[in-house]
Amino acid sequence: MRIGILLSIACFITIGTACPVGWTPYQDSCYHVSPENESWINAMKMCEVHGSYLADILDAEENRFIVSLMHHTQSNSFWIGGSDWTVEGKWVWEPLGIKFNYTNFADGRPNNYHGENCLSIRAQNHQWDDDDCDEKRRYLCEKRQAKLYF
Ligand SMILES: *[C@@H]1O[C@H](CO)[C@@H](O)[C@H](O)[C@H]1NC(C)=O
Ligand SMILES: *[C@@H]1O[C@H](CO)[C@@H](O)[C@H](O)[C@H]1NC(C)=O
Ligand SMILES: [Ca+2]
Ligand SMILES: [Ca+2]
Ligand SMILES: [Ca+2]
Repeated sequence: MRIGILLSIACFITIGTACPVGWTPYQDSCYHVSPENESWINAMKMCEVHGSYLADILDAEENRFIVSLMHHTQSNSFWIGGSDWTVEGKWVWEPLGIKFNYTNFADGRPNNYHGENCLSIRAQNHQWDDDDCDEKRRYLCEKRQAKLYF
């Protein structure tokens, strides 16, 4: 009887987690930190294969959460979903092309050094830089949490 109740509770908790194994919930999203390095475009494709997109960071709280995820790793710089590939200097969250509202660029960035069009975030100072899209970096995928009803 008691075991039955415990199993029910365990079951409830498992089903109640709306993010798949290996993804971390935050607000309405689930996040995954890639173990491997990829170019920005391959990172986006890999996220899409897994039903997600390169993370967009829409406010300071989400930026803080993402930094906390990165701090569990040894790496310094990660790809996120921003790009000014379409129009130089006009930054959007891909693939939907949503204009930036919140930004957290480091001082003097974006600087478009040698034509940088892809957005990375640094674990150390929590700030963003425009970066060479071909650079291979770890990356952060984000997807909406599945809505579960009981
Ligand atoms: C990813 O790149 C970083 C920096 O170049 C390197 O230190 C790290 O070992 C690479 N990780 C993998 C899994 O290849
Ligand atoms: C953009 O940011 C401002 C100030 O933080 C906020 O009031 C507004 O709701 C944001 N707009 C959108 C579309 O998120
Ligand atoms: Ca987001
Ligand atoms: Ca650029
Ligand atoms: Ca730059």
